[in-house]
Amino acid sequence: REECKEPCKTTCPIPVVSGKECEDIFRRGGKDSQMYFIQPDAFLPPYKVFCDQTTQNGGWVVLQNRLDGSVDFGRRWDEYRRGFGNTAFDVGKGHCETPGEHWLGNDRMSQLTKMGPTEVLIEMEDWTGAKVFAQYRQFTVMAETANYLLAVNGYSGNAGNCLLDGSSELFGENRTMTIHNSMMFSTYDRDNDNWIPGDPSKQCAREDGGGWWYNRCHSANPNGRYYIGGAYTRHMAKHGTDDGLVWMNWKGSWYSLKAMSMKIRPYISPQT
Ligand SMILES: [Ca+2]
Repeated sequence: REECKEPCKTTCPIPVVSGKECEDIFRRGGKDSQMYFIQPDAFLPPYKVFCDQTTQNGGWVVLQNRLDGSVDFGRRWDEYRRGFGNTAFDVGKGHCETPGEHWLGNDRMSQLTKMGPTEVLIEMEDWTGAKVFAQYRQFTVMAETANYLLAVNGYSGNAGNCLLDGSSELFGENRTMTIHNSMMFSTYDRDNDNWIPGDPSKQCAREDGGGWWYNRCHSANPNGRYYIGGAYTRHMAKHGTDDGLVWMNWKGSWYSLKAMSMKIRPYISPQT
């Protein structure tokens, strides 16, 4: 796995079945979770994504995946725009069925979420193997001209509603400044956060390790620094801040999760 340097060339075969996104692929018979080509826009070339065709009846495009700390997420605006990391690996089964650590890219996320109503599933796992999730039945990433502003709504799950409500440990302004909904995307070289705008020394993305929809600064930090084992301290953190893979409403600020992923699919409202 360590030998797969960027640009990572995966040699395993990709199924012939393709589609606009993973739900479309599922309908066309692509029912195994693995890497596929999708072409959401007929005027743009197809590209590789990992489709989760198993969880909740499948149809998910993986946007983000963390599982072992093998990929650095402390990256520039341009890298978050076009995506980075390893979409998938072949671990001996002859196809790319094991997702790697990656970020799909903000332009692609924006393009996919503007095709129609989109839901997002955020799954996470701690170092004992316990798993929880947060799901939002509305998820939109605006265009780069709007700095990839995030809009989510309609929470369900058992991880806690960090993106809309902020940290449940905090109150008043301390809580509202950890809400991620309606925030623009920030990276260490592009500060769009709410922490003293205009002051280049106050950058959430630099302190907290990755690009994200930082406010001032976060209750969720899926693109943060990877810590082995879970509990970490401000002495271990590069800037003394909670820069791990954090989902405060499940494990608090000083526990870094073992695995996190974000997946989207078209939202179809339940038949009534
Ligand atoms: Ca700032």
